Amino acid sequence: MIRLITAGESHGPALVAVLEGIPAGLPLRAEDLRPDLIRRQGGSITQTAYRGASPRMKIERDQATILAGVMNGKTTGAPIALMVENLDHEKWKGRAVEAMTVPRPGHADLAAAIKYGYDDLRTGLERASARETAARVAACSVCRKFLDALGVRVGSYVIRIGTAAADPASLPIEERFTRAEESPLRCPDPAGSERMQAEIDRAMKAGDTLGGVFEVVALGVPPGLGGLGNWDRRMNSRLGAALFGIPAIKGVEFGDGFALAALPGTQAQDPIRREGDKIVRPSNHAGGIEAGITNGQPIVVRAAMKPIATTIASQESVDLSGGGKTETHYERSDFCAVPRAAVVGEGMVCLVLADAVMEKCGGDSLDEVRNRFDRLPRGTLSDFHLSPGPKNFW
Ligand code: EPS
Repeated sequence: MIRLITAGESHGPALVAVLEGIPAGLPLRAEDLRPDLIRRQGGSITQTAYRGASPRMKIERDQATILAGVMNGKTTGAPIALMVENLDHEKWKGRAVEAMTVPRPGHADLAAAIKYGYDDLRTGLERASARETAARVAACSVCRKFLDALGVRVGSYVIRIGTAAADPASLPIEERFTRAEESPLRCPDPAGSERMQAEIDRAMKAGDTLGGVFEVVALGVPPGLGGLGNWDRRMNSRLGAALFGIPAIKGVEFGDGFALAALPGTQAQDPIRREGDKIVRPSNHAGGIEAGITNGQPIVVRAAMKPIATTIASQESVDLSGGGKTETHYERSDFCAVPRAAVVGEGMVCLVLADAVMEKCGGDSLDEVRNRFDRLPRGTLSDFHLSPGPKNFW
């Protein structure tokens, strides 16, 4: 229902995004997209770069220009086109750059050169670069505005960088969101954040890089989104694919995820309990999705990011112009990009949820969607239509 496509290279003039399927009547100005772009880039107006971020983040001032799909401050229902300029482009314009011939293990360099037959590895890395996520976050921020209008809230926080972990389980989810916004690394636990910062500093000193884990949570998601009819209708399949579409993401899990594999069935499920006229779930091991369908609980999804491929400390490689064994050369890059990836993760979750809401509620205007959304069953006893007694199904 909602489609997103982006174009643009890391050091080219600009990134562009086209977002199709947002209904008409959603108030939208370019300034509305700025907060998410700032959060992705560096955290806040006062913090322009997260600890361990590439110096590139001090050059860029990401903001989106709306090129199409919005008139008089509201979406028209037509595709929305956005542009985010690359300020670093100035430095590359008209300048001859030595060909890159030594691929970095873990980056796009080798695989892209084999696939596309490039004569310079730079051609592949330019599009593979996570710079592209700036355009995605701008477009996904439109989806967030749409979800906001329906009372759905999506946030994220970092729970691991390298071996330094934080466990925010004791904090209410809203507080995790608030604390993440105040933290230099989007970590809701200050002690955990300090450990993470120390770990990043150590890695930077060693010329190395670090990965980590972030968690995205969606609140106010109604039950009944997604479907079990086929594999690609399942919400975990859709959200998983979207999160795996972020560069360097190597693992995704929902709710208690991999830990559930070690539990007996009686401990791994979320009891179904009646409270007054409501059906409630006292726990959320499932992460808000059962059988590919949202169950009205918060959606909780975690993604693991591998360490950035570009390291100051050299790694074994081959010079593809001469065929000889050699070591990688350093190109400016991040030491750790996990806090930024968390904001991209939020965006991708917003995109998939907005799509699932449109699938469920349809509608060409925001009012039409909202009317249907507000009437969705939420799990009170009167929402069920079960009749006891035997039935001849076949
Ligand atoms: C990236 C390398 C770095 C990052 C970039 C992703 O860029 P540069 O090579 O210009 O230093 O800064 O991320 C961004 C520019 C961004 O906005 O997120 C890579 O190789 O993936």
